[in-house]
Parts: sequence; structure tokens; C-alpha cells
Amino acid sequence: MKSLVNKIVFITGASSGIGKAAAFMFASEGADLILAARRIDRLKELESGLKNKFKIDVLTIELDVRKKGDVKKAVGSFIGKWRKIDILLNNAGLARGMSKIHEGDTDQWDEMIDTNVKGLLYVSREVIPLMVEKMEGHVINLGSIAGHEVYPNGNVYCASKFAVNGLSRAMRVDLYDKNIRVTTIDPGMVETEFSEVRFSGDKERAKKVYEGWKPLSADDIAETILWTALRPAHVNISEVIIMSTAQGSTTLLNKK
Ligand code: NDP
Ligand code: 8X3
Repeated sequence: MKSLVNKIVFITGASSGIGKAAAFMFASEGADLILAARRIDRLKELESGLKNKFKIDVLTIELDVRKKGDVKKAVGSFIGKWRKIDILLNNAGLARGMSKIHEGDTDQWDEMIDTNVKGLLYVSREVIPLMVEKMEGHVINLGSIAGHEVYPNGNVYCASKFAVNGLSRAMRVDLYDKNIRVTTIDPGMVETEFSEVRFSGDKERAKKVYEGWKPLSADDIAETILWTALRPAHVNISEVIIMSTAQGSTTLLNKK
């Protein structure tokens, strides 16, 4: 098992859900953290909580992964040990809306593709060269079962996660000779702020998604992420598909 003490883990989308839970998991293993998201107030609160509880170093940055120049500037500003990123968790992502392909909102399409695909690429483009330099690293991408199986009205979100799946494979074939591991974590439904964001703040509609069955929690996914990071250095977990026991496919839920 690898030790994460003094390792640097960079987490995008750390202000909520899976990213925040992963921050706690990595901190509990002694890793130092770079936490990025747009809601800096939340990150600052998280930073002080993690520092107090785990006595680790934390660097928080306000970052919109869609902004290529800002991503470049942010990673370029890391100095000293913060440049030696060991693990990149490409987690920032979102769904917006659910509608038939011929009725979709093209601004929502842009937002999903810009965040889930282009944002992931911008961050990876700046961070992976630092890993190549030291010939060591681990990139963990948040995909989804939506990247394996489309569902009605999920069109562009699903396509963005199919892209993450493809990019994870592409990263693996481009980086295997640089001693860099690439993992994609592909969950089914996880109860986070995901549905609230998808339905533009409609809490009632979001709550209904998780009613009558037991979805995955952010901690379930964070534990799995951590497990992939703790494998011995020669072991690369390429892909993890993980669903609630009550979920049979993207569309099958055992609701009571
Ligand atoms: P949350 O909405 O709880 O968290 C999403 C995180 O992404 C937030 O921290 C948010 O931070 C960040 N984010 C969104 N847009 C941007 C942006 N432009 N720049 C920087 N950060 C951004 O959802 P989850 O934790 O569930 O989602 C995390 C990942 O897991 C996503 O990639 C999602 O697609 C994936 N996933 C989720 C599943 C689920 O059912 N919940 C299932 C499968 C995959 P902020 O708004 O502060 O910028
Ligand atoms: C999130 C899971 O099924 O809502 O990726 O698309 S789903």
C-alpha cells in the first residue's frame, strides 16, 4: 500500500459532494491538498476544518475550470512543493437540465461541455507536464455510468461523460511510459448537490430523485477514489463502475 503522507493531491470541484468528501479522505491519509472551485468561501471553510483536524497543508484557489487562461495562471502560480502534484482528481463537473435532443437549451449544452470536457482538459494540460517532469503521478477522472450507457433526455451530459471515458483511455495510452497512472471512477447516482444543480436550484425536484431508495453517498465514492490511490505503485486501477445496489442501470431503480 502506498503512503500519502507528504503527497500533494489537487482536487477540482472540492467545494461540494464527491470532491469535498475526497478532500477529507485524502487528508485522513496525511496528504497535503490543493482545493479548487468557484465558491471560494466554501473552500476557505473547508481549508480551516481540514488543517485543524488533520494538521496538513492546504492551498485553496478560486478557479473556474472553463477559463483556460485562469487555469494556466493558477497552476503556473504554484511554487515549491505545490508544483510536485502526485494526484490530480479531475472531479469538477455538472449536469444541466434534462430534455429531448431537439428541445435542448444550447447554453446548457455549452456549460456541460465546457466544464466536463474542456475544463478537465485545461486542468490536465497544465498539471500532467509536472507529473511527466518527475516521471510519476496519478490522474483520477470522474466519469459516470452515463459515460457507458445513454438514457432518455440525458443526451449531452451523457456525451460529455462518454468523452471523459475516451479521454481517460487516451491519457492511459499516452502516459503509460511516463509512470503515470490513469483511473476513471464511474458512479451511478450519488446523492450530492448534483441534482439541485441539474434542476437549477429546484430542491423539491432534486430531492425526489433520491426518494424511496438508497443512493450512493459522496463518501462511498471518495473511499473508492482513495482505494485506487493507495494501490501499490505498479498497480493501475483503470476503471471503476460503481452503483447503488438498488440501481440496475441508468434507468432502473428499485424504488419502494
Ligand atoms: P456537486 O454539485 O455536489 O459538486 C460539483 C463540484 O464541481 C462543485 O464543487 C462545484 O464547485 C464544481 N464545479 C462545477 N463547475 C465548475 C467550474 N466551472 N469550475 C470549477 N469547479 C466547478 O456534484 P458531485 O459531487 O456529484 O459531482 C462531482 C463529479 O461527479 C461531477 O463530475 C459529476 O458529473 C460526477 N458524477 C456525479 C454523480 C452523481 O450522481 N452525483 C454520478 C456520476 C458522476 P463550484 O460550484 O463551487 O465551482
Ligand atoms: C450522474 C449519474 O445517472 O444522473 O452522472 O447521469 S446520472
